[in-house]
Amino acid sequence: MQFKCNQTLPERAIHIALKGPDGKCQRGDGTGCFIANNVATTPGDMTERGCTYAGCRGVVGGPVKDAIQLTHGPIGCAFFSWGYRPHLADSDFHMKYTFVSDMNETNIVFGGEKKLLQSIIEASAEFPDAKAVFVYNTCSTALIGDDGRDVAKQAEAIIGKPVVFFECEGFRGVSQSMGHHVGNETIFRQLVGSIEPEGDFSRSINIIGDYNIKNDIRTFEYLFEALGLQIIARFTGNVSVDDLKIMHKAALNIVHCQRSATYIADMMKEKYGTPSINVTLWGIRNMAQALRAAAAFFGLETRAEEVIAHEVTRIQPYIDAYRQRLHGKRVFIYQGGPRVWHWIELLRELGMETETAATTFGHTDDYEKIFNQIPEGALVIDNPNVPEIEEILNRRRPDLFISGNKERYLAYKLGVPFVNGHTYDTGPYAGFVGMVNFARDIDKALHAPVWNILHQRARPAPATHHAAHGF
Ligand code: CFN
Repeated sequence: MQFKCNQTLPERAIHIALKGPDGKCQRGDGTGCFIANNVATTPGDMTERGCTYAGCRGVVGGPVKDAIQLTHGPIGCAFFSWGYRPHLADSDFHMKYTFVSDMNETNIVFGGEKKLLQSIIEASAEFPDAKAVFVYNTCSTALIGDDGRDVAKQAEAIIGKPVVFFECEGFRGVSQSMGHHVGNETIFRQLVGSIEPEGDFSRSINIIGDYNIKNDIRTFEYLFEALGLQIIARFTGNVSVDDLKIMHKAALNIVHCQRSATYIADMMKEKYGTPSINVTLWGIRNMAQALRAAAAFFGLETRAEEVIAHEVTRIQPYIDAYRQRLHGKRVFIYQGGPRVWHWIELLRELGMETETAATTFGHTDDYEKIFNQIPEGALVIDNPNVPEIEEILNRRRPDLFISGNKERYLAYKLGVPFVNGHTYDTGPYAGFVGMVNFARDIDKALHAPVWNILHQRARPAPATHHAAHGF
């Protein structure tokens, strides 16, 4: 069988797949092979992907709360990476300020190393409380061959604090995913293990791959603490430079986002022998499972059951009420990567089924986890562009679209209820209590009075669920 979006390039067929009746993957070009992913975007395809700099500056490095976040490049690279992602902390220095070497045409011709050195010295003098300077390379400064690593070394000797240089020039790799990798490796190499603190760390953990989007940590950190565990570092939501330096002391790494941060857990395993467990901190079953797995490692199983029972009792009445209102709804989830598979179970707990799934930069392991969980007949699409998303919304008519702000108004224009899964409409959405917020936002989106008005107007009746599988 061949199926594809009509409004797209023929090369895109290998990025589209259905879960066939036998549970196997059927690809859009009819070969039956697995969905193509993590490869260069087809020329001519207006991708929504970000660049390597975005993944490094925006996702991994940017949340570090007491580092000067300095872009070595043109001002636009700094401006457009500033403040779009609510990776909050208990202070707001990292959200409030962004720094840039402000490369202009003359600097591009004659080189920007001096200007970079000057920028680091100036920024550090202006903000003496900052604990480090994070310098992010961009396309322009990489192309002209500025030696940022060397400048960082010189600057470090002058200012007397770490200057961490990220080789995250935008053109490396095929998406922001490469930027995550660069961010992990650089922080590991330059900061982790640079202090050897005294103390008992036998019951300590790091939370790896949470970025404290809209205060997600408030929904789960107290649960790990209730088990009696001490959190040393978060990678990288609400984290300080000093926390990163001692994160190698943790007895266990708890890895939540398994796309952007597994790298550092693996490097810690190799160098320090730190064990790690993969968890999902969204949804009732997953959150309980995460606590059980952490507790099992430390022999705290009984305590874990008490904590879980207490929390679930608290939220269950709300979940039951929302479930009645959300039951049977068909969802299209499009996120950067792992959130898609993290949420399939959560949506089922609310009575909903994921019938279309897409990621911007997911890898094979993400798609495998998606395929294992979605029902037969579900559609999966890698790195979709706007015409494809529009076609999916029109032809498959999901009851709900969970996506990001880039797609919000497209969804509204096409009359599809929308929830923002990247930066959250309200949030936080993680943990047990966050799930109630998520359910409330979904309920609000689905039952907004505006749909009654729209549905009364002449609009082509949505095709039935099965007939809508036109792909
Ligand atoms: S917070 Fe994370 S959970 S870090 Fe990553 S892969 Fe992005 S910013 Mo948007 S919401 Fe998204 Fe994931 Fe990990 Fe966020 S699915 S695209 S790069 N992501």
